[in-house]
Amino acid sequence: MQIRSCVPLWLVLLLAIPIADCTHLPTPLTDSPDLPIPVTGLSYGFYRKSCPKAEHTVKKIMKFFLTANVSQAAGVIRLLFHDCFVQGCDGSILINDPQGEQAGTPNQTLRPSAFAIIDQIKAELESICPNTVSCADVLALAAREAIRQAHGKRFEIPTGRRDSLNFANNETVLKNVPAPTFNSSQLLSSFSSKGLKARDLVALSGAHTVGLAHCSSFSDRLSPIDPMLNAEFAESLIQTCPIHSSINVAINMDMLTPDKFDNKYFDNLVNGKVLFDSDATLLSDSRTHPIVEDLRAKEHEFLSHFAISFIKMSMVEVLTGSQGNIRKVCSVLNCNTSNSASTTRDSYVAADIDAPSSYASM
Ligand code: HEM
Ligand SMILES: *[C@@H]1O[C@H](CO)[C@@H](O)[C@H](O)[C@H]1NC(C)=O
Ligand SMILES: *[C@@H]1O[C@H](CO)[C@@H](O)[C@H](O)[C@H]1NC(C)=O
Ligand SMILES: *[C@@H]1O[C@H](CO)[C@@H](O)[C@H](O)[C@H]1NC(C)=O
Ligand SMILES: *[C@@H]1O[C@H](CO)[C@@H](O)[C@H](O)[C@H]1NC(C)=O
Ligand SMILES: CC(=O)N[C@H]1CO[C@H](CO)[C@@H](O)[C@@H]1O
Repeated sequence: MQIRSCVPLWLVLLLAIPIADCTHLPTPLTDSPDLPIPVTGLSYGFYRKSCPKAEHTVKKIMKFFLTANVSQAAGVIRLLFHDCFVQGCDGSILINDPQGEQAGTPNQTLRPSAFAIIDQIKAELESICPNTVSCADVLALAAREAIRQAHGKRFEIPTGRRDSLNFANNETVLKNVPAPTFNSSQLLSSFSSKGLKARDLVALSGAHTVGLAHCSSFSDRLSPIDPMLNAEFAESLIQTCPIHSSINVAINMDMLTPDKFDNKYFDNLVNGKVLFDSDATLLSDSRTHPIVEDLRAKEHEFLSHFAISFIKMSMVEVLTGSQGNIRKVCSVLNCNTSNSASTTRDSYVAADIDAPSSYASM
């Protein structure tokens, strides 16, 4: 393996200790036989030669934002799900266009700050490796980092995705992103249409161990009160989300450990303390119930299964090789970058993030 020249070799040998911030060397891959085999065109460490600092840069910038507020992890994780389920993991969700995927109903609760974080990472990557790292990969890597930095598991993901030249319309979005009112059969068939199985559905639903949900996403369960809801929990939800109120507040999905990527979601599930029909239904279907119990019993089982299912999801209908392109700015198609030279996402300069002008000190 080649040693980069940020420190003289003799010094490395003399000290014989790893020097943390020169480790832009790709980390050794965990060649675990359990990790899914990449689809054709993707590979673990795709940027090892073309942009050796790519993964480190994503990690560094995610760390910057998540140190400021770890709650941001959830927004980024959900973005990947919405990208992958609508015409594949091709970065199409990131395009900021009034006709774009962000305008589709399920996307109206995607966090503006999550888009801003992806744009920031991409801008930094363009400055170190122009035209090299796709937005689709930036998003997948950022979501992987979000999980890890929210105390989830560290795992490698394949890279080499290419960016879409277009985006889907709102009807396609509605057809492809499962609704929180879905029953288990609808969920299984939605996931199956993306090549994902019951185990993937259950493990990936465990992402609802972090993040927020708005009253509008579960108010159908409050009047009449869904018998699957724990009675006390239902009362507290009604307090927070008064029926017929126009106030649409957001609450933590996991009240126990709101920002921690653990398996508490499954405790909440068996205790009637999950927010959506699509969560509760996993308990009542014999195809998913045993998996719920399995992932609830052992946290490390959940984290490993989550990693595998996450990798599978991140490879759904990807563009590779000479398909698509490498977008210059994630929120704008390349054919449009010149006519919108200042591509700052004014509407996305969200109050809850503090965008740095430089990461030099990191
Ligand atoms: C199984 C089908 C799924 C349904 C029906 C569903 C639905 C939802 C809904 C309605 C919200 C709340 C939006 C709001 O009210 O603000 C939400 C939040 C979230 N979902 Fe899912 N989801 C599903 C699967 C997934 C998957 C596969 C992932 C990722 C692996 C995921 C990650 C998240 C995260 C992290 C949040 C919190 C977002 C935030 O705090 O900004 N979900 N989901
Ligand atoms: C972190 O972000 C969440 C959601 O945007 C917000 O409710 C919370 O107040 C923020 N926490 C801090 C410490 O800024
Ligand atoms: C691209 O440019 C066209 C024509 O100027 C405009 O109609 C469209 O909204 C732009 N799309 C994006 C994604 O910027
Ligand atoms: C989709 O967008 C079109 C045009 O903006 C709009 O007329 C239509 O009502 C939208 N459909 C849905 C299902 O939101
Ligand atoms: C799930 O919902 C679909 C569509 O509404 C319905 O046809 C089906 O019977 C439901 N399945 C179950 C098990 O409730
Ligand atoms: C994050 C994002 O783009 N949200 C958009 C969702 O759709 C609504 C209505 O179409 C827009 O106003 C939001 O900006």
